[in-house]
This record gives sequence, C-alpha cells and structure tokens, in this order.
Amino acid sequence: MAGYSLFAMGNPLLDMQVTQGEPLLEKYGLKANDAVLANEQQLGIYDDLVKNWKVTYVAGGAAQNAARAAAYVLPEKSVVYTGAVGDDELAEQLRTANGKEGVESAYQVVKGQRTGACAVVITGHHRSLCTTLQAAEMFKPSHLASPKIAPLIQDAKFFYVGGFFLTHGVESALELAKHASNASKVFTLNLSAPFIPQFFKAQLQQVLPYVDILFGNESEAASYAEANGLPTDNVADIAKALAALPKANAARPRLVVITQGADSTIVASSEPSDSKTLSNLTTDDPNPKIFPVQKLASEQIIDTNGAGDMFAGGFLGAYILGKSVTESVEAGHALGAMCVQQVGPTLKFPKVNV
Ligand code: 26A
Repeated sequence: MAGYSLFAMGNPLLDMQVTQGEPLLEKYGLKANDAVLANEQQLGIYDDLVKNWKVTYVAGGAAQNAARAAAYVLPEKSVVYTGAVGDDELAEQLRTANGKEGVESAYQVVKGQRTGACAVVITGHHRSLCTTLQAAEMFKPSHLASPKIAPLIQDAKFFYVGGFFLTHGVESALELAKHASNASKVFTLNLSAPFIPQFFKAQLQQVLPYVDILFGNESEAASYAEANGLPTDNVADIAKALAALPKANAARPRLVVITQGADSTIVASSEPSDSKTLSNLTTDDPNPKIFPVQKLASEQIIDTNGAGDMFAGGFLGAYILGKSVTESVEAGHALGAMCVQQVGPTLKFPKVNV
C-alpha cells in the first residue's frame, strides 16, 4: 500500500465550547473574533467554564480539524496527523474522534502532562478562542525521526502544518517543509491567526519559502501586511504579494488561498499558470481569482468555530484527488458551510457528497 497521502501536524486540543459568552469576553479581556494563547489572567477560564457554564466538549486543534475535513473527501487511510498530547482521558477523546472520521492519530504522548484545551466562547456568530497548549507545546522534533513516524513522512505526498504550531515548533515545521521541497512534494501552511504574522514573524519568514499552498483569512492577511509594512490593505493585493515571495522549490508555483467568512474567497498564484502546473488555474483566469460564497441565512448558522479549518481541509482533500483549484475551492466552501451549521468544528455524518 502506498501509505497515507497527507501528513498533518499541529496542536491537538480539546475544545470547551460555550454559547452566549458575552460575560466571559468581558471577564477575561477576550475579543469576540480572535484566537490567543491564554495569559496568566486568562488561565482561570477553564475551571470557570467547568464550574459555572454548560460546556460542550468537542475535538479541536486547528490542523486536526483540517485533517478530519481532508479525510472527509479522501478515500480511507489517506490522512495521518501528529502533535503532542498528554496521557489522559482528553487524548483518548481526540483519538476516538479522529478514528471515527478516518484520521490516523500518530501522537507523541508526553507522560505526566495534560492534553491541551481551547476555551471557545461563542457570541452570536463570532467565536473567541483562548488556548492552553499544555502537552502540545512539548512536541519534539525527534518524534518525526522515530521509527513509527519517519516512514509516514517518507510515504506522504502532501503536508499540512498549522501556523499555530510555529509558536513553539518551527524546527519540526521546517523539517517537514524542507523534506517536501527536496522531494518535490507539496507543503501547505495555514496562517491560523492574526497573532502569528504579528508576533511570530521571524518563524513564519523561515517557513514561507517552502510553502506551496498558503491558507488564511482576511484578518490574518491584514495582520501579515501590517507586520511586514506592505503598502496596501487590499486582501487581493496582499494575497498576490504573499504568492510572489521567494520560493525554495521554484519548480512549483505558490498558491495563496484567503477566505473572508461569508465574502468571496481569493486565490492568488505566483505565476499566470496553466492546467499543468500545481495551481491548475487556466491561462484565461484572472490572478488573483475571486470565488463568491453562497451565503447562508443567519438562522442556519450555529457557530463559526472551525469553519476556516474545514475549508482548508476540504480544499486540500479535493486538491489531493487531482481536482482543479475551482473545484477545490468549491469543496472547501461546502465543508465550511457544513461546519457552521453544526456545533463546533464538526462535519455531518453519515457523509454527504461534496
Ligand atoms: C496555539 N493556539 C492558540 C492554537 C489554537 C488552536 N489550534 C492550535 N493552536 N487556538 C485555537 N485553536 C483551534 O482552532 C480551532 C478553530 O479554528 C481550536 O481548538 C478550534 O478547534
């Protein structure tokens, strides 16, 4: 057997989700639509949720969500995911969720540590993510060289790393990125949150030359532009600038895929491209190309937690199947829309064809 085609890596987290969380935003100084690492004052939120709120527990971790979304559109045994967990009950919950949805868990288990958690505070259609990484930030690059994991990397043809992982794991991210580049495989990265381009600019800069497909949303693109002094706040122009950055493997063009919630998705390529290239946009396509989103009625939306991850995973799954960029965007849109109509970063089962 050829092995898993997609190798994904990130912070495995259990989401602790609550609705009507306005008082929590106030109490812990969180913004309605943001993702942060919990600071000292915010670390009390997890106990507070358990004691005083009705919590829904659901498998999260941005790259792990995307891995499950890719598995949704790919044949069985296509997706493997790694990251570090503790030796606790939370890790078991994550393994079970992955197993049910066709993702092989190749966790590094850190003895005596707890699995990471993310407080997901829903207010209206907004979601505020406040994370404590725990075991997730103890991931060691040596795990990638272990006898169990190294063959999975050798066999994989596509890689997906969460930008969130760059807060602690740039060395491991670079190892996958360089492997992909040297072997002319496809390396993909998600910008993950505005604080990544803002506060982890150096780490991002180290990885970007190896990125074949970059995912992000409008606020992450804006944050990148600001952190790097780009003379524009136009999302299409920022996407083009990101696509044009230097690239280690010049044989592949770079694609930059920026979502904007219910507004159009923008795809920029580092070259005008034809159907034989990675980008699969035709020579007649504008660059960047704009893909409208079918808007859902407000009452159809349960919450937006994980929608961007499901978009990225759906896009990548379709792309791995050899679909065009247009079809891949459509698959991404379908899974993003499916996700917002469910509680948390979850998809519909039994599976619906996308
Ligand atoms: C390092 N940080 C802050 C994080 C995360 C994260 N995943 C990895 N690292 N903060 C939030 N998330 C996850 O993002 C998903 C929504 O996009 C949450 O677990 C949530 O499932």
